[in-house]
Amino acid sequence: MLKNVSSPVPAVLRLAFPESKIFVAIPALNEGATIGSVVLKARQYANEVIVVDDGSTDDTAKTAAMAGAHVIQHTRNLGKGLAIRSAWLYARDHAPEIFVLLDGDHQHDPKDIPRLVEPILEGVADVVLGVRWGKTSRMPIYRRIGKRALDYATAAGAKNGLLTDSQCGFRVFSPRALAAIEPTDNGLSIESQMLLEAQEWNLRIQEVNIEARYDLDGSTLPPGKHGTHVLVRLITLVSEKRPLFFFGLGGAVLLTVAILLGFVVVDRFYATRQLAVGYTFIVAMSAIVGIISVFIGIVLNAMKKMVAGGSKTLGDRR
Ligand SMILES: Nc1nc2c(ncn2[C@@H]2O[C@H](COP(=O)(O)OP(=O)(O)O)[C@@H](O)[C@H]2O)c(=O)[nH]1
Ligand SMILES: [Mg+2]
Repeated sequence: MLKNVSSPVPAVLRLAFPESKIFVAIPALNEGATIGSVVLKARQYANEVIVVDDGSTDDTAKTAAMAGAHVIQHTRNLGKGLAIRSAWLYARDHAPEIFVLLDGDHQHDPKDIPRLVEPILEGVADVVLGVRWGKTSRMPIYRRIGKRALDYATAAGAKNGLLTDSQCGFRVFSPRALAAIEPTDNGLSIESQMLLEAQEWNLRIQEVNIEARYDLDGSTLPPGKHGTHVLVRLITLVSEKRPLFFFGLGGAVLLTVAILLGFVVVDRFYATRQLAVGYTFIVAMSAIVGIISVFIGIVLNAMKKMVAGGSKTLGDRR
């Protein structure tokens, strides 16, 4: 399943990071048109470039190998998440000091690698997240809106708040992060899942602005479908990671509706001496479901705490 093409340490890397062992991993699905140049550019900053070809029907694997990448090939399409997982497990086996992830469609520019790597080399971050935002990005407005919605949805599942670009695939990880984070989601929600894990493990996350291109946009999925897929998965993730927040908030909303409509029912009853049956039914249902939801939140939260045995510490994984 694995094809190895050894790559010499290029001169730029030796000059920029003489001491460091840097791996760059690129998940790729049908990126034959761009993968060659992305690999060649990335090799300038890495000891090894890994391309995970995920059942592409074009020449992605061949082109990546010719450009000098170590190619991990899935025989069928398993999704971006599992492609990242394959690269992650390979990296764990080879213990790089820096592990970089970036996209294979040339939306990210490997020349940004040194700036993203810096906080990790300086020992001030475990995860460095590329930010396609403000002047550095020409992201179309519809993408910005969708991306922001997913940033907030991701933050709902996180204990340390909002990140500027939770969906950016250009990221750098320290050995601590490589050991702690367990990428398991099999689709495009992988970006959020990894960040939620990083926050659960109290890893230090830094954000660095990057260049991002949209003129050659060849997204695997249409943005609407991509966003919906991630959002649906995020709802499940938030309910798993923060059950008290998720079910408690849902329950509180329903109980508020029940109380407000309850006033309407009482008011109508005093005015007409007749029970508004429809409203009464909604009040009863909202109250019952609301109470059950809060109860589920409390029970799941207690179970989560028991299973986790308190807060996660990195000692568990290292
Ligand atoms: N291995 C693998 N890579 C994928 C898959 N889907 C997308 N990618 C890669 O993930 C990166 C980002 O995907 P893309 O569709 O451009 O996402 P977008 O830019 O957010 O719309 C690209 O390098 C794709 O080739 C997949 O199913 N498997
Ligand atoms: Mg893209």
